[in-house]
Amino acid sequence: MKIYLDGKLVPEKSAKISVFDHGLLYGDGVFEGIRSYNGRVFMLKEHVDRLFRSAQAIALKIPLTREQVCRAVVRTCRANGTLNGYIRLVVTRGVGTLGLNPYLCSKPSVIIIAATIQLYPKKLYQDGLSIVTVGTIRNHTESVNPAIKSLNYLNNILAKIEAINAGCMEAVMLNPQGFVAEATGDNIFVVRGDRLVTPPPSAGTLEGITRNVVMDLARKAGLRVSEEMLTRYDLYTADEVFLTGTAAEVIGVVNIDRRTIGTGRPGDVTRRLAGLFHAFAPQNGMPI
Ligand code: PXG
Repeated sequence: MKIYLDGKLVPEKSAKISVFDHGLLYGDGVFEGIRSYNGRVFMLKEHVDRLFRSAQAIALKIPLTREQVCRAVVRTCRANGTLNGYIRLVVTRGVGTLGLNPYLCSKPSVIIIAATIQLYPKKLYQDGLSIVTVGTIRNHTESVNPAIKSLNYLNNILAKIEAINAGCMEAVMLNPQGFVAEATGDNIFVVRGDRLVTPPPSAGTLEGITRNVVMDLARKAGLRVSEEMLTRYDLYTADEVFLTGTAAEVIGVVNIDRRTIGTGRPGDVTRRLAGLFHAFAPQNGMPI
């Protein structure tokens, strides 16, 4: 595998960064996870725009333009034949001193890995996921704002550990006010009749690219879509619940905190939206 590292495609074995990189020392940096389908990089512009917003929010200057980042992603996919794969785009603060000061880091590093992805088992898409709400709350919006896709995912990792220890693969995180925020790496939706509801970004939710695509597809399919604060009550009493994300795509949730949701099977709306997503994704994206 060839890795893009600061402008060069280098063999995997020599793709190394310094132990003084603040990405490693402090989780100081930003990233994106992107899919390619059918020889196209899905929603590349939207991912790169979000990367730049994340970087801007942490006062990190990406040493490339948006167009150059897009071209670098496509070039890395081409070099690796990543026609249906998973791309990790990372910008670290770069090499600095042993101290927090980011202004002492002279040059951010840009890393692009074009690989494949480990999906949830197929059976889970048919049968639905069981998830739990956990004690670890989503970051306060005046802490590391959840809109920032930063390299510091420890909060989400703590939530994931709680979920796994409870025998589940995913966790629902609440925000400091007790409203539903999102899962550790996915957005959450509830279905009530012909209405789709998902928390707004102000709830402490990453504005997921998959989330936005699914909201558009749902509106076009005649469903009503809104962003509202949700409580656990809204999850427990929903007709359907599903998660969206680059890795998971669209996956039904059939059990939350050991309570059955809806019929206990992924519902009609969830399955319809998953179908629309799978038809849309391979047709849309930047050609490799
Ligand atoms: N919330 C959080 C906290 C995320 O990290 C999403 C929602 C969904 O956003 P997108 O834009 O992907 O629809 C994410 C994205 C992984 C993995 O390996 C996780 C994400 C993306 C890619 C891979 O678990 N999280």
